[in-house]
Amino acid sequence: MPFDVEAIRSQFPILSRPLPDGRPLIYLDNAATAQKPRRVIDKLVEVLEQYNANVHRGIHTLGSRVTEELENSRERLQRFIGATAPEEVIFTSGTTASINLVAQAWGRKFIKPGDELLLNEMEHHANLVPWQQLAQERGATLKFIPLTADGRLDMERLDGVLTAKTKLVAVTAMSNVLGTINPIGELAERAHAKGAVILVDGAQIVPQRPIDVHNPVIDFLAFSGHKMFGPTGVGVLWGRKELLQEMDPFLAGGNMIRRVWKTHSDFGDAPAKFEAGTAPIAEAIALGAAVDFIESIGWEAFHTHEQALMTRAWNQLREIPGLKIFGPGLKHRGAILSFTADGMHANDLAEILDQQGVAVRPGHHCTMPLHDWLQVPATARASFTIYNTVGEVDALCAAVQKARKIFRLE
Ligand code: 7TS
Repeated sequence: MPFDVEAIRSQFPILSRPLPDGRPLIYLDNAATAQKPRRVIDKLVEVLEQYNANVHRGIHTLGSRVTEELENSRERLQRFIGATAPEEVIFTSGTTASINLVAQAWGRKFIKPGDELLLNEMEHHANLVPWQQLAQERGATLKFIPLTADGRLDMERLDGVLTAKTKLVAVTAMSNVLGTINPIGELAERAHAKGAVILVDGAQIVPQRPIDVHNPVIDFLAFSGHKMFGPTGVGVLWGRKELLQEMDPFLAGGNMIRRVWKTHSDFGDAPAKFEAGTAPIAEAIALGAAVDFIESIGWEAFHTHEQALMTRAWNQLREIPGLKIFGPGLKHRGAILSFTADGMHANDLAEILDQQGVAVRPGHHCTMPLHDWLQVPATARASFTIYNTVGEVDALCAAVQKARKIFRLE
């Protein structure tokens, strides 16, 4: 059956709501957060209206139902990422919390003075600042994989920075600015050959490409619910069972213990050990519905549609004088395009696009070191997903042309 974008769009209530000034919404800020399909919204409402209760605490009817739903969602996420067991799937508040959890619970225990942590300049601050703090505290050193001129990891220079001292490689599977898709398989293999652990920031890749945590074999995967059509306030840390077992808890309190005495405690096993306090219950359950949404479409449709949108945007934007697209060619990237236009600040450009109903994000996108490397203070970023249309791509390009006219650049 041919792909029907209108059928997809009709599942997203927000997409048929005009903006306050009556213009249709052209939402191209999907890398910041994705819109939510009806089934995710309905699931949130279902939980709150029909069986809201705390999980894992009561044996009353609602408590049992909500616990069952939460654990079902965990199992769906487990299958979605190819994990071996649901216990390896920890609900967090998002990618940032997942990475901080690893830095605190794994890093503080296992990183010693003189150890090296291997990063790179395209990382989101969420996969950079926690490691800076850990390195400062533990006396470890940060190393950076050099980038190629077109914004990919320079794998030919990896041996210069990946050494016997490297204990962790923390890398995004897809850049939130350049769109670069990184060679996680090769990185994981080479990291493991040196005895290092690899953490993959999956925030951007998870809504774009299928993930299997055993192919290639990685150690930690962090991602956010809200970028994969799920609610805000919930995300996942997946970790290999052996690693999770060795780690001490990060947050302490209710739910994560086996037995508490007055002066000390025994902790439970993962995932409870890392889920202290009340979980974002309705959100975590609705994240299972987001997985269902993605699976109902299938990855092939995602891929084909996004490639078609990207090719069209790429070809049109590249024709615009003074417009510069950052990052590698289409072969090496997902559906993100960041650009600058000569004579206009990215903020002004985004504002003029917004006046035409086109939502893009300007700024440094929480990647200041990357913008230092690009030698621009800010970029404008358009990011596409399954519900965007060819017409919206054309509207983006026409809006950029109009901005140039307003700035008298043509
Ligand atoms: N890692 C990457 C690669 C990201 O793109 C983001 C969010 C995060 C981590 C943090 O995710 P959070 O859900 O914990 O906030 N990126 C963006 C963005 O590009 N624009 O807004 C948020």
